[in-house]
Amino acid sequence: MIESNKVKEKLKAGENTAGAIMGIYSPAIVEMLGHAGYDFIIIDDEHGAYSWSELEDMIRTARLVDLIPIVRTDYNPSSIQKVLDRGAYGIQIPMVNTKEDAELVVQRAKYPPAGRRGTAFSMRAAGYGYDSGKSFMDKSDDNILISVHIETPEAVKNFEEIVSVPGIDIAFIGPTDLSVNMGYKDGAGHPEVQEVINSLYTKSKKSGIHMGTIATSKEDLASAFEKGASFVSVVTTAMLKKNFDEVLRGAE
Ligand code: 3PY
Ligand code: MG
Repeated sequence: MIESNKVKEKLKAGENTAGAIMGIYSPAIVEMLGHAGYDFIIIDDEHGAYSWSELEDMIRTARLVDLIPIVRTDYNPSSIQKVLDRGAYGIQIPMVNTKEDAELVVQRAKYPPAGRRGTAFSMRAAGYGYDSGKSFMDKSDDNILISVHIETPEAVKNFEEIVSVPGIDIAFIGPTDLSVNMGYKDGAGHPEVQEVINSLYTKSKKSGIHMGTIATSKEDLASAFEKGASFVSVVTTAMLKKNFDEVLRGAE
């Protein structure tokens, strides 16, 4: 059953939101993130390893601890539909490079007449039939959050057109793919990459789109908010790795 989406509400009210992205199946870590007070989780099915029922369990657990579950998935119409039917409150789609790509994503996430999402009420999102018909479909269309990755030079070029597509809530900068696609394989710290990223924040202020990105430290998180991102996701494995390393080195 889709209820209100506190991330969409906070963004609308001009507040920042913080979440965590993870590609490892662990309902326990999802619970910890909820107890810690994060707003959302991005369940990463682009690079992560989940079966459909594991994905549904991650979504189910997120709701138990008041986290908004968003799934990073691909363009495939059945992927977007299956993710939303599992009860995800949002989708995040990698490599959205053109206005047409963005339009396709919105089409696949919304019910007719706005979009072309297939209809069924027998699945988890509609409470297996306990929440159905127009009321369910309207709630779903209103509350599903749509985030698209800006992570290629082509997407940077088409940024304004992509974010002008009705239904796109967030333009999410993927610094890793962006730097690799710009020819820099050793991280996003290169000044040219940083310049492009900064230009996106500047452009976003004119269009009014909410910006998202990743962070791997508290300094990163603060800096992303300061630059103008309002939907920032820490990287769960990077946080674990950092702490594993620090504790071991600290004991040497
Ligand atoms: C990237 O940095 O490419 C990402 O997709 C971050 O999630
Ligand atoms: Mg990426």
